[in-house]
Amino acid sequence: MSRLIVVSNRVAAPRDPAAGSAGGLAMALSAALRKYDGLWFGWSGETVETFTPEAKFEDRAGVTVALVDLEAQDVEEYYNGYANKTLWPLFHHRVDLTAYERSYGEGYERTNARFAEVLAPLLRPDDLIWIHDYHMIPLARDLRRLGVKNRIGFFLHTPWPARQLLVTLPHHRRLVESMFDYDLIGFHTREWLDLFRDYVASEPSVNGKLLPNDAVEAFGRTVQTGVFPIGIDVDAFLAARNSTFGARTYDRMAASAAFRSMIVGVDRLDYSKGLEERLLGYEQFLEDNPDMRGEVFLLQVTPISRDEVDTYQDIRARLDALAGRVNGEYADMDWQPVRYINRTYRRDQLAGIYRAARVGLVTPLRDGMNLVAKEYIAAQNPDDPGVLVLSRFAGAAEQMGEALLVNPFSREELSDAIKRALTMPLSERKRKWECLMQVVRDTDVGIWRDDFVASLTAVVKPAA
Ligand code: ADQ
Repeated sequence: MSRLIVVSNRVAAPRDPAAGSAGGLAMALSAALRKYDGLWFGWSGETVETFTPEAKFEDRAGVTVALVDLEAQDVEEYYNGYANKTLWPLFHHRVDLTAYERSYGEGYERTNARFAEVLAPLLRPDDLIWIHDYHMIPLARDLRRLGVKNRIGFFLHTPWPARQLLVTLPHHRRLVESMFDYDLIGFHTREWLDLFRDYVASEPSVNGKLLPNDAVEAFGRTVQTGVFPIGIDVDAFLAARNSTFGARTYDRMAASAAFRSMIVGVDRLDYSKGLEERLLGYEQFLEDNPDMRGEVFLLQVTPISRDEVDTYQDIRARLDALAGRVNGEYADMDWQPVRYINRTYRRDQLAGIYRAARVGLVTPLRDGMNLVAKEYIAAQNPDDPGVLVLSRFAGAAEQMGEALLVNPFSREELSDAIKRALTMPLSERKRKWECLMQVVRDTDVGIWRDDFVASLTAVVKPAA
């Protein structure tokens, strides 16, 4: 049987899977690596004075991980720079926040070439290689240059941007050309895949061709593409929900929400998640519905992320101010409309929190998929489920059309959706929840992983 080699910027294989802190993706890929006797390769998170092309190996609960140290300049230009200040905002439609620095692009190319230099000698001829996310788009090209002939798949966890935005990136053609060294490219949704195909077929400097069955041809090569919607580990999440700790958190939240309806938001602190717009929508709701003041509260759980990037410090300051403003304006001596918390919780605690919430607010301005939407649904009590309010711009909206879909840029729409969710009759809530829970089951992370691996194995490679 072929080995599976997973490659991602940070290696998420948990040291202690029983600790309950690892997400579904980390658990699903770790399980696959145990099954296929594979390897998880990526950056160690450490910096060294001088790069040496060697990996450090570790065993993490039966998963072999291979870690590479980078130089500080690599981290600054490749990770903080090109990945987080250039590609992330651009892929989330924020050209206003995109940094177009030449040194970032150069650092990105250099660091990917370094990853290839360390990875190539570790490979065996029949290994399947699965590269994840926007940090490592050119890695297949760099591996091919070193003579690697293996099947290589790529999965993008973010949206793919519209062509009109992608062309603002200097060397966009070079970036896309490097993708034609993969055998398979996967996206979360048909929408992201169609945007990729539109670029390939309509960008004059590429002049590619769309072939049957989602294959695309350009730069003298053909690549297979596909839609692979990611999900959560449903059984693990239900077990976390039903665990003693999950149940205890639910009781604690339910007691704290007694006589009041809780609305919950759980998101990394990121401008793509639409947090400011969400707070403005909630403020509008309080303005529009004086009778509901004192009856509801919003619990917004938002761990700080990427704090070394200025844009993230700015949005953090704006959110602090906004949460303070809404509380200052509407709170009463025994009621606070917003509980804004910058910390992480264990998965079983999160499950308890979701279950106690009447409304789940998942309103990103743009998001590859969004797993919180699926976690919120999985956590609900089937006899009395809460209502999911979901941005139409999250990839999840392509499958979860039974949620209350909203335009997160409109505070009036958000206000109306919150009201509708809070007042929805039980029969409608149950019907919607049943449909949505079926979607959550159908897109279990194990199905996503196995589909991708099977599709990569099935790609017909042109004769060498
Ligand atoms: P993210 O942008 O991180 O992922 P998301 O899919 O919502 O977004 O996943 C976030 C995860 O972090 C969820 O499992 C959530 O429970 C967890 N989390 C968030 N806040 C937390 C907190 N306070 N405490 C504990 N856990 C918390 C990227 C893409 C998404 C895509 C995923 C997977 O941006 O669009 O869905 O990858 O492909």
